[in-house]
Amino acid sequence: MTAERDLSRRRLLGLGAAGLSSLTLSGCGRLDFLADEGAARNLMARANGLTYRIQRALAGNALAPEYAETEIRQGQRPNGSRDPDSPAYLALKAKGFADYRLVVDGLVQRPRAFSLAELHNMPSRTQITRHDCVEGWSCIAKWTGTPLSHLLDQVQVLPAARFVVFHCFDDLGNTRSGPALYYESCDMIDARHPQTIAAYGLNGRALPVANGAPLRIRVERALGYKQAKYVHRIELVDSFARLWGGKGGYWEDRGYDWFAGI
Ligand SMILES: Nc1nc2c(c(=O)[nH]1)N[C@H]1C(S)=C(S)[C@@H](COP(=O)(O)O)O[C@H]1N2
Ligand SMILES: [Mo]
Repeated sequence: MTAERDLSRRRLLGLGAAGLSSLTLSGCGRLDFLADEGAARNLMARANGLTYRIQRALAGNALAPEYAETEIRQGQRPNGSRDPDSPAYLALKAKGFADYRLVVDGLVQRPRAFSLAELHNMPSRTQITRHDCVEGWSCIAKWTGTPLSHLLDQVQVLPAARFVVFHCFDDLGNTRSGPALYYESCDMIDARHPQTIAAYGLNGRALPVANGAPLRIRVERALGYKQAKYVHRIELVDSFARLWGGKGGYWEDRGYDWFAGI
């Protein structure tokens, strides 16, 4: 039954995405030039809206597959930013992230800032999942962290909130184009999904810098670029309009699908 449902879902997605395949981007390198390609972006935006509605209708609240310890074959391959050099990040790293705070604010009743020790003392979840990067590689790894739903309960989300935005430390801009801080986002369904965690542990150890220390998001039903690393602020919003390119993520602003479901 599940396999059958999965197959028809993939078929539908295949149809929805067919027009896109020739535009599919190769990966996680820096493709700043794409920001100018208005026509391609509009085409993708229309197809993305369709994909989102189909996926939300068919995927419901299903869990991403989880794996056994024996299926962890290698360390999580670092990709994208691996060693952020922003002054704020370097200062925190120099002190072993003792002064790190995760800010949770925006459309919430009670904005909060959590230390790593506080996060460690909250309920935790550990899951072994597969990370799929659009560059065409996958890694199975064990992630430990605080369920995002728990963090949201601490701040009391206001009814107007529609999306959760993850703000990161790393700047992928250059001096000519100005700053371009990595950011990502998800809807409230993924935010409240049981496998969505703010992860501080990887394969039984503290999350390494290369994989997003001290805190990164795992939103397990989505592609690699949705898994924001180096997160310092979680903001509840009702729209992306105010943020950078307005498309809800660093790669989305450069043409990638926002939902990015797998
Ligand atoms: N802050 C930040 N998060 C990021 C990225 C990045 O460059 N910066 N790259 C993304 C991409 S494309 C992938 S595949 C994964 C890689 O995570 P990993 O380094 O733990 O494998 O992180 C995602 N999250
Ligand atoms: Mo990726």
